[in-house]
Amino acid sequence: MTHHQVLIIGSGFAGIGMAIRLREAGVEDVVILERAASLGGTWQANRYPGCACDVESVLYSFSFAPNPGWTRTFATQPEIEAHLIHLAATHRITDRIRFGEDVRSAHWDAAHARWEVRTSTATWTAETLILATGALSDPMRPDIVGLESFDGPMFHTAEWDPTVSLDGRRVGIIGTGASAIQVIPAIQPQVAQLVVAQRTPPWVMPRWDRAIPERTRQRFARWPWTQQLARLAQYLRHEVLFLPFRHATLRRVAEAVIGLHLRLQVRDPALRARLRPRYGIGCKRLLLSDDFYPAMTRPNVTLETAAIRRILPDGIEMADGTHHRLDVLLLATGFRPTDPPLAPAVVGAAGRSLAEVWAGSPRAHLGCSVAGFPNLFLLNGPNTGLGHSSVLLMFEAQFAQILGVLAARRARGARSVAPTEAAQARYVRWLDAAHRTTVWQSGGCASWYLDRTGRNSTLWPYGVGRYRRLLGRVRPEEYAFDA
Ligand code: N01
Repeated sequence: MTHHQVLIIGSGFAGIGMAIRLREAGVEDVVILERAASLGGTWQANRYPGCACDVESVLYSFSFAPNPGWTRTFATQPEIEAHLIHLAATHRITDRIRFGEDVRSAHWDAAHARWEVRTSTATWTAETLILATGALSDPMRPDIVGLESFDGPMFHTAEWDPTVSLDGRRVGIIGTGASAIQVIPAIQPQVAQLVVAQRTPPWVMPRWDRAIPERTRQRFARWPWTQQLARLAQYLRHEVLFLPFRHATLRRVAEAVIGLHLRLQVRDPALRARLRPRYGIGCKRLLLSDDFYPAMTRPNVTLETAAIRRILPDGIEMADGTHHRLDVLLLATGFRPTDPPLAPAVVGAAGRSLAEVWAGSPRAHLGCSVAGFPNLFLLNGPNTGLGHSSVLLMFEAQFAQILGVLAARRARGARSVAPTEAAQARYVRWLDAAHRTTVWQSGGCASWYLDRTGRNSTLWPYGVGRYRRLLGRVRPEEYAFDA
């Protein structure tokens, strides 16, 4: 059994960033447990063709670790993964990561005021446990009749099999979310036929992705303030983009403007009608693409809007009886963010797990700690997701709050800290009230933002600035020390 001051689970942006911040604050004894064989979290797992970030690189990086070398306005997966590997190496984090450590359980040991964490290979203890396991880490396979009977290669976008060639094959893809609209244009030119099974059409706005010229990169490296200025401009643009999510009139304006993108890129009125969303913009994640609609107009692409009746060994059968023969089936069916996979395994002071306490609707004080779970912190926790900007900005606010709470614990000579029930309940009431007037609640769609109780337990209901201001200060009265 090895003991550490802080254990972090997960080596994506959240875990690496937290480790950097902790070490800068003088907490040296930090270890990251990672189930995969290399770091990067979602950017290590998702390797499908076309995989890229849909937030501009200049904003999708930490303020304390800018990267003047981004080659495109929207970085691709390999470039982001390489950036993270470089970040971990230059901040001496890589040697703090233990790979192949799949966490099976974590129990609060009140007698010793520490967490006991069991992984696939060992038992670890730590004063403080930080979950940086991501909201979108475990792929969701759809519950479709006959799915497992498919005879050919079939895989989820987050588990892409690079050994399967798609050249000249008949390929089916289920889903038209953020992952699908990146895969579709990337593979369309190489496949013989592509059948796209769409259940709900997404809102898609232009991305205007372009290469960043060498001279701009040199300028960013030489005068970092110029990159900070570009970052500030993007930050403000995204804060404006958020406004239609709360205000119905602005939403109608946004729908008219963004609807033009579909009109300009798809000339065939019948196809256009089938691609047009019928719910308020932003209710499901607003997507960005320059090449999804053009790909959908190509002769080798068939858009299927009938429901899927079943999967057969040789293809897919739609509710109207149409049968598409397929060689390969791709599942772009997303994740389960409202059922965090580790929740049943993390057991707090009262002997109950996070899953039991949450009962299908995750709640956390400020999104980063939970009453009854001493010395436990969450990154990218409940209600910290965004539909409009860079989640890394949210992580930075969480790092600040967590470091502040740890400093307050130390200053009091306390062994443990957790938010009080009252503070957490007050915060959650305020969140729920704030959500009532958002498009996610009233936009007329079914989305993974809402959990099975109908609560929005994934998204932050305001602009990023408000969250950063809220978490920028620790209010000790909201926490119980020696909880
Ligand atoms: O998953 P999704 P995703 N039968 O849940 C459909 C992030 N991300 O992997 O809309 C038929 O959005 C489902 O249909 P419907 C980003 O936060 C970021 O694409 O539920 N269809 C939908 O079309 C994103 O939001 C980037 O009716 C079924 C699709 O599958 C999140 O990841 C890139 C079905 C799932 O879409 C998830 O995106 C990629 C069924 N049984 C992803 N079940 C960046 O660029 C599901 N569907 C940063």
